Amino acid sequence: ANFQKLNIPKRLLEILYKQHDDLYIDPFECDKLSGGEGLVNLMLFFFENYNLFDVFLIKPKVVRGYFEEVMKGYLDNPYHNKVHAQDVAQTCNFLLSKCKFIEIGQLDEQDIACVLIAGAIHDYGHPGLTNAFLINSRNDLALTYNDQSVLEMYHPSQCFKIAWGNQKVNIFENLQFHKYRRIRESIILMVLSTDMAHHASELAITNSRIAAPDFEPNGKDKQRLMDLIVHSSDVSNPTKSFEIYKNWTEKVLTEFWLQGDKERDLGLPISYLCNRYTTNTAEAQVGFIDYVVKPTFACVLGFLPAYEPFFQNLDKNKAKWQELIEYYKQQLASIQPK
Ligand code: 8BR
Ligand code: ZN
Ligand code: ZN
Repeated sequence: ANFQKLNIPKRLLEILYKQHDDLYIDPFECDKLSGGEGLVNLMLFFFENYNLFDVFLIKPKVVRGYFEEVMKGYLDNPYHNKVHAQDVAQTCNFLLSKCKFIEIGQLDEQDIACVLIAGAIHDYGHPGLTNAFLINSRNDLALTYNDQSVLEMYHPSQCFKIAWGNQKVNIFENLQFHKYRRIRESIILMVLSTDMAHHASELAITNSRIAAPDFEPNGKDKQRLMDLIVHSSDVSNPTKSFEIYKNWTEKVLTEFWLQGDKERDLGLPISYLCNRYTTNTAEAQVGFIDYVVKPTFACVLGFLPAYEPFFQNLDKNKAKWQELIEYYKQQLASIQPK
């Protein structure tokens, strides 16, 4: 591989050489070291690393142009921004390579490309408001997508339009018809799987598939496992170092509380976790770990044994939040509801 020709800022490239498959790479640092272009440079690194320029029969210039456009479409939300996208793409790569999903699922270069692209685009154009808010406020996106996985339909739709709307950045242009159809389908399925509304039902099916005698991680069950890689990466904050995890938590709750303020003003029901006067940050995270993240990564562990050492982080981080519950209770008591 020749990473030099990609024009990745030198200090970021040094980090990516050493840490591109590391769970503890700091996405905020990567973004800073590349002048706010972390997502673009990370994707260029992956394209070279996995030989994806040859799979797509395109030049680095087109890939750079495409992900520049994708990156620009991420709004400056507290949480759902380009650094979250970069974080999810990078965590997908960690599960693919360090946890050996590439080998277990016998992923070819095309599958790898689909997972990493899905991670990069999965929250494109996110307005910092949830599906429930968009539906309740009769937002145009909810009307367009008939209240069904509104955002998860919107993100990939826009990202395919970026490619086909400008030949200069169309990474799909040189793919054969059938190859393009398969890549498109796979990416869309992965992004749709990040809708939390499908979390419980899909996880139950995936668990039963993994336990089934005819389970085929490299055959008919592969797409389902690829979906799980992207969905689990999306909720992977609690598996990281507590410092980085806490940072993300403050961001996600800041975004939720801004939505809650809007709901209050509009007279809409205030969504779960969105009331800044009643939501205990630490308690919410204990619940998130127990009911969402642990079951998700227990499923991941079911087919990626190499994930085991990282699974321990969930209990360590949960214990830290438990110690903080009282502190957050006092914080809540000290702020006056309007
Ligand atoms: P999205 O990134 O697609 O929105 O999915 C992640 C969802 O998990 C968030 O929208 C939120 O509902 C929930 N969540 C909670 Br609760 N705590 C979180 C945290 N610390 N980090 C990420 N997501 C969190
Ligand atoms: Zn999302
Ligand atoms: Zn996300």
